[in-house]
Amino acid sequence: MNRKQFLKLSSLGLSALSFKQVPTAAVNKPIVISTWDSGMAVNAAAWKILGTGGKSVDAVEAGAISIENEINCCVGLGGYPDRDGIVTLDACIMDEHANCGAVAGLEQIKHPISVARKVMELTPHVLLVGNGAQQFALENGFTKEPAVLSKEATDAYNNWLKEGKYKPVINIENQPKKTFGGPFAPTFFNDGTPNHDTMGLVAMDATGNLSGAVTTSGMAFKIHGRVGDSPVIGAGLFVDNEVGAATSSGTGEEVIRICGTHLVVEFMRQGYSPEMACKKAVERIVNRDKAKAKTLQVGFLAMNKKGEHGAYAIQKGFVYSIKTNTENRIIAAKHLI
Ligand code: SD4
Repeated sequence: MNRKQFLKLSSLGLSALSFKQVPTAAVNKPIVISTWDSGMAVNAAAWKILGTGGKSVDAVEAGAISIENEINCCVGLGGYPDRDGIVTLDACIMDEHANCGAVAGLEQIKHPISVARKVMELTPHVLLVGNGAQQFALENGFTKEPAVLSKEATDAYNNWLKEGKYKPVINIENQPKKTFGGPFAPTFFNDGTPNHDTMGLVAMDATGNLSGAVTTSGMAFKIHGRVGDSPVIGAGLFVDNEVGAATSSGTGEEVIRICGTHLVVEFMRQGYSPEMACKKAVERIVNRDKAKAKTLQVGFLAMNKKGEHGAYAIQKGFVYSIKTNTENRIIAAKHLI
């Protein structure tokens, strides 16, 4: 094949592909989906904006703020500390124009998602970390608040210290569990460490525009300075307003390794449904090392431009919450192992 034929074929292929991908009118909008069952309350907060004709970017920020306000939760200042006993927070936000902002390793600021939004709106940058992120927050009207560990967080941390070995793991939900009260009650597994409550949410507003947000305290008892997938655009969150959006929860390192949410969106661009796109991304992780995958949990959650949504996880136990004009419920994700 000469270059001319190749170019002709490619352009035919591309136009056929783009024809297949051109989004039709969004169905059932507005719509918001969030990771975990705690997403129900997060969706309710986002719906106050979406349901009154507001913008998806405002809705996802409001949803994230609502869970950052909860003290008994693994998100925000009520989150679990790192191995030095310090709570460090990660968050990111992305809108329909591919504007995005993120913070990582942020200490003593109650609403990292709103700092991420300021990074997006006030700076030419995408990600600010550590002291610099805190300094930027303070310059922009946020105030310092100490993270006060709950009794449960203190006990879990002290238990973990006794063991004295550094082995951060994301819990897998298909183990016997116990929970404690509150709307955002973390679920305890294995050694009792709630470790999975990263909030990722994706919304489509009444005009059909997509945005997403993620907020988390990250992996419990991590090395101070460790950053997972959550604040990394393309890993913990990706939005392409032509195609769809995706978010993730679970072992961040595995998600970063495959640029997880970007991959999910690219699979949707190829025509896969949100659920199949999530499944193919999960397979990418599992197929590389099947034995290791048995010890991991990663879940992807996605929505396409038609308002179709779906999720997939490595292990049993990943769920997501959905809210539309006609639906308000929790959906269990399928799983590979
Ligand atoms: C991280 N992905 O820091 C996060 C943890 C998480 O639910 O999702 N927990 O790796």
